[in-house]
Amino acid sequence: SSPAAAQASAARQVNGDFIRANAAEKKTPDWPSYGLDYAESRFSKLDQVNAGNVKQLGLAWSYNLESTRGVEATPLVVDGIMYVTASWSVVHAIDTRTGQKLWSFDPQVDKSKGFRGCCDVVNRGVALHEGKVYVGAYDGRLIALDAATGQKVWEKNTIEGQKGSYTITGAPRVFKGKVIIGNGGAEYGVRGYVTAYDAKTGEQKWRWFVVPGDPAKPFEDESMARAAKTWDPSGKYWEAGGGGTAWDSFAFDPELNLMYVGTGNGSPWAHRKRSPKGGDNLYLGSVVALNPDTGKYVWHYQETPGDNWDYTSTQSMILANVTLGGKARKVLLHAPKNGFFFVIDRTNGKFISAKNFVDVNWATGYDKNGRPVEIAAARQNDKPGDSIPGPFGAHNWHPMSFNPQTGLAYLPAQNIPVNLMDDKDWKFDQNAPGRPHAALGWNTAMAINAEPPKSKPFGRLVAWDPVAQKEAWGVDYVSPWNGGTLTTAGNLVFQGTADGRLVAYNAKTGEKLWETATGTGVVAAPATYMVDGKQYVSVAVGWGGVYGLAQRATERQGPGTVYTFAVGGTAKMPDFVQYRMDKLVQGVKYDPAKVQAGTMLYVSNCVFCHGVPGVDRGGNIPNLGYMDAAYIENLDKFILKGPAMARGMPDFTGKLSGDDIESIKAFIQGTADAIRPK
Ligand code: PQQ
Repeated sequence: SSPAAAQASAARQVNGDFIRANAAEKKTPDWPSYGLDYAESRFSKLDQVNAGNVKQLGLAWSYNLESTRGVEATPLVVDGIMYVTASWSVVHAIDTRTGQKLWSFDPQVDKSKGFRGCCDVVNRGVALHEGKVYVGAYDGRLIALDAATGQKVWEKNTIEGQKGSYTITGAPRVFKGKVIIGNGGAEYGVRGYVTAYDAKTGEQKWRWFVVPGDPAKPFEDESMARAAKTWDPSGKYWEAGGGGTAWDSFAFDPELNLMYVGTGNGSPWAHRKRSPKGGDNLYLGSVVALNPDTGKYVWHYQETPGDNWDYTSTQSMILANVTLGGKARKVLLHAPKNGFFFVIDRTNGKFISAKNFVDVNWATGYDKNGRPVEIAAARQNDKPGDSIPGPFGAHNWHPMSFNPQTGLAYLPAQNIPVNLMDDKDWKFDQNAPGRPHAALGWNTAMAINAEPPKSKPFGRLVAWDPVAQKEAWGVDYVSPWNGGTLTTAGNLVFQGTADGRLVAYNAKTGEKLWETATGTGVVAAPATYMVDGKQYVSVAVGWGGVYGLAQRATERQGPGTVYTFAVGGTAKMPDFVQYRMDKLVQGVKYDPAKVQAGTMLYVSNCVFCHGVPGVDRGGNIPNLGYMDAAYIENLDKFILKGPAMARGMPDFTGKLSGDDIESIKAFIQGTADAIRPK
């Protein structure tokens, strides 16, 4: 059939029955939902590409996403039509038979507002339902598009009426005809919530808040009244929102009629600032089961009670059926930021087991009731201490997969040590020099990197046996922040890496079977599907996400690209641009007396994206230590309503004076001069 006809029919057939039938079939020919199926397994039953012939994989085509920031989307593919997103929430529909664009949709997010999210202007993908494509735009809009044309059908502002710096980066899901979407913002001071909209009309059906609001006002429901008992009101947590943002992970069990929400960290980070007398602070750092029809709370299991370390539980949740002690059990598998692998009974939320999958220094384990046994020093934030895992997590959003044939979960594990200490003078929404990112609204209540961390960062692909709660095999990488995983009935695991490769492993043994260069670092997860009897593997590539802003492990960057591989493919790789890191900036005139003030201003305004000049390498945002002198000399023209605002640079007009900018210049040139090899 013609591409246009295929395009019109492809997404029209997708609904709950379609997603379930695709998963139930012997082969999963399509990839109709973010995690492939409602269980978010990322296990494809396709085996045409397998451990025997994977060495013959070659590039079938590549597609330029015209994106220079992080690309985190899993492509959805139905009947050979691909729907994928790039940075700034731009949607592309591609004919996988040719690799040609069918349409693209740019929601025109105001780029000067990129700073309203913590972690790069990313988007993890779309949802499909009955002829519509749903995307959550970075600025908080949920948009329904006609799948055949890319034209907007409806649009809702999901953050209307809420105060705070909300963004959307996650992929929507559609459960029972309702589009489910959360949001991000817990690093800035927001109150997290999940909303369901009618897929046809966009009418709001329900909203569930993750944490309680001001207890002087009526609670929205019983779950909030109960949660409020676990917060100390003397901390006025509602001013900074409390956090708990559900910014990534959802799953759905149609038989149990339960949907699962992975919830985020506390806002602010420091427990004793938020809730001075302690308390678990429900429902932070939890897996929460809701009734998808009503949004009513059913049960929760809290993985990090009284979060103090940015330990989100938003990481991918997988619904699996395993045999434990001779009994078939319906479980939920979860490896959140806090470094423990959890097996939870998904029928009732009862804790089954937890075991750390990397070294951690905040808890020794979990007791039989599912409470962590904490190491006391982990909450003593009066002096600087390494947090392991740090706020980047032992596992971040990079999706994990689970292969029922091997019984193993494949998870991109890591540690990026960060040194934390309480910010004693922290007050909500108060900007002060030296407070990380405070000028742009960060409200962490923590001094970050009070001292350089002692341990080294690492990245590792971990194949985890959830029944034995131990690693079956693992592969070490040169860098943290590697891509999500895909596993298949062909006994394969695919993963992209931070150092710019797509690799296939033997799912049972971990033996490397194939790899190909991707030009730049990969963070997203691959997908696989059948078109006209042939199996393809696709991955969207574009270095970025929070770690990728200022760090990298390749020499080349962007553009964001979709690669599609097939046995016998012979297409040519596109060209990538060399990162610039040849010469340290030289010759900018500055007053050495201003370096100290410049350091404090740089820390609160610039460091999070641009890194330390000449020390960090620069990620998808340039490191200012390697710019031409002319750029630094004219810094005011970029900082105040400059041309870079169209690429995501905030406007610092009214926030930084001319004298402040002179101090920042002094810091940049002073640092470059100080580290220049003699
Ligand atoms: N997003 C990324 C990314 O896309 O690389 C990494 C992170 C986020 C984090 O490590 C976060 O802690 C995080 N937190 C929130 C939040 O607290 O609301 C939101 C997001 C996001 O929306 O991307 C991230």
